[in-house]
Amino acid sequence: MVPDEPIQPWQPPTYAVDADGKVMGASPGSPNNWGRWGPHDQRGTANLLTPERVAAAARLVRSGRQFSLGLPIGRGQPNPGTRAAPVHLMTRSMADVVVGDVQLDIESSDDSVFMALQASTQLDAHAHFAHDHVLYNGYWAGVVTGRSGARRLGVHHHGGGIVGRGVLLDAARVGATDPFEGVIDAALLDATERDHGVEIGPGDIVLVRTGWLGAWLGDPALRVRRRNAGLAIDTIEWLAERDVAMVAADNRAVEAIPGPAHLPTLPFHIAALRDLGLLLGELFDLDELARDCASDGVYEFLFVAEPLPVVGAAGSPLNPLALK
Ligand code: UVW
Repeated sequence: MVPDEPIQPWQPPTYAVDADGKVMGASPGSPNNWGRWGPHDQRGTANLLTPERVAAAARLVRSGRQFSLGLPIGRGQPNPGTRAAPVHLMTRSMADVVVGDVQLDIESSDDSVFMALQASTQLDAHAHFAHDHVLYNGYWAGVVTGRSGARRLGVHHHGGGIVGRGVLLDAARVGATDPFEGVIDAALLDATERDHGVEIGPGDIVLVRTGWLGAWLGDPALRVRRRNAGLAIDTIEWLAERDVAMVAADNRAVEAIPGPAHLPTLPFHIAALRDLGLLLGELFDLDELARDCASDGVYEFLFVAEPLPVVGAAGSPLNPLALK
């Protein structure tokens, strides 16, 4: 593991920060998991992915069917995120050797990708979102700097992979929600659980299908629309009660955009990443998996995703797999 960088203790007007970058005396919203895995924990609900749960999840693989939940990266793909689309460049091409433009004694190609780490299917690390200057577990927002990146709570803390029991909740199908305007609340998650015959429990990785990504990719005329269906803020309580390890969706922010006018912008992000330490996955492609789950009636599977361990990053591209 990469050693943490030192933090300068700091005294802003309303609270003090200790030598580990922790805010002293600030209280988070509720529910929250601050301190649950120790005062210096940087992994949040990833702590729920115990070896026992990973082994139990591996036993869910029966048919060997596998589903990639990641969007293709580069080469003209439409970019459904809020960030610039990834750019794929060939930095060496074997064609240049073959036609004699480059003198090399090997015929090989090399390439580069330039992309925002959260431009495609992605994991949001805890360093991605603060509120009132405070991050998950009471870390001060000043630990994420332009020069150093995330000195605490970076995505590299999840470089060992996110593996566990995945459960698809196809709320778009059960609730017949509009892919742009739909708000998926706790009651709809309950109904979806019942419909699928599953029970979400501790350490689960919950994948919520909103229908947004399929609709957005499927019709270029709809791509100007800025709203997306997603989770309502009351689902935070629902997810906390069930003690899930991660929640991901086929939309841009997991939550419905826009959120309620009386709350801060992206309130689900604040309550999930900051207060619960709950990992978020965005722009998951769930349509093929959803078709398979509907046809065999099995909504649980082994979920495997490995973020790039970019030291100090606030997020990472993911190519998640569901194995049934
Ligand atoms: C949005 O872009 C709306 O969310 P995030 O910053 O988590 O990608």
